Amino acid sequence: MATIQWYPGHMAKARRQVTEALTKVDIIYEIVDARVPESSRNPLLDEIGQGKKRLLVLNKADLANPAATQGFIEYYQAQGLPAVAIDAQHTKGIQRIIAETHTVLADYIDRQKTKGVRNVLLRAMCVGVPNVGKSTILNRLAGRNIAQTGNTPGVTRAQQWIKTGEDISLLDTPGILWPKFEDPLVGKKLALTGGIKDTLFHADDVALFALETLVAQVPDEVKHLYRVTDADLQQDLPDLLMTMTARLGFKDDYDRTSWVIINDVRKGKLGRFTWDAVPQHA
Ligand SMILES: Nc1nc2c(ncn2[C@@H]2O[C@H](COP(=O)(O)OP(=O)(O)O)[C@@H](O)[C@H]2O)c(=O)[nH]1
Ligand SMILES: [Mg+2]
Repeated sequence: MATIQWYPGHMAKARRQVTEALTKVDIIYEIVDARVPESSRNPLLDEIGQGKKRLLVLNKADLANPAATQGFIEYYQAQGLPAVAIDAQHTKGIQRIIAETHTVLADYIDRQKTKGVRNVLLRAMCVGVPNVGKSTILNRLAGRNIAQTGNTPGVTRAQQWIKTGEDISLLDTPGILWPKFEDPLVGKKLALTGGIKDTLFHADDVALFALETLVAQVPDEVKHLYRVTDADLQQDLPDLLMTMTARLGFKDDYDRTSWVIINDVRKGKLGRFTWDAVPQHA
């Protein structure tokens, strides 16, 4: 993973770049990670994207809990924010983005047609924090590899419009915003899902956070993967981590066990989890 460390200078620059790019588009695709839809949003977009049409894209839905994903979609739609869930990696749901774009921009399309524009072109760009799948989505929409996956934020070059097979043109460079780091819990969720540079957190903190949910929800998978018993699962989490470490033959290297757990979770080996709770809504 190649996410950068964010300093105030980077943030100011990213803000300028995204704000500038937004003036050129009709719709913003706000990309989030479906496993952490709230934690992977940057509230700045509400400010700099004000007055722009927006489609929230919950990507990596293949790794998230389907019921939670559905709950989030309904929650956002109840707030008047159109939202779709997709799995860009396996090219699932890309058509949903295209269909929603037409729904969201229906008035604009009508106005253009009234003005006599024959082939209305819809301009869009992807915006989001690192690693949510912006480049993958761009590539899928373009139908070819335009953007490098993995990340190099802040690289400035001339932006170009990419024609998709549809009536949508995309900016070839996604807008990159920084993740929220202030709340330690959000930090752990982003770390667990790969949204924060691996050297910026303690693996054991993140693994213990994950274990709490895993032990409660998928005890059998935990027992099987990490060679522990029902009795072991009664231990405090830090003790359980030590027991797992011994059973896996890692002596007292609990950091190594922590990384095994984090990587297993990232790969979806223990199942599909959503780490943000669906907000209560009417
Ligand atoms: N499982 C899964 N992985 C995805 C999905 N979309 C992207 N990825 C992976 O997530 C990582 C980050 O994707 P990338 O497009 O580079 O994210 P960006 O930083 O937002 O541009 C890459 O390893 C992608 O292969 C998805 O829908 N499902
Ligand atoms: Mg990218």
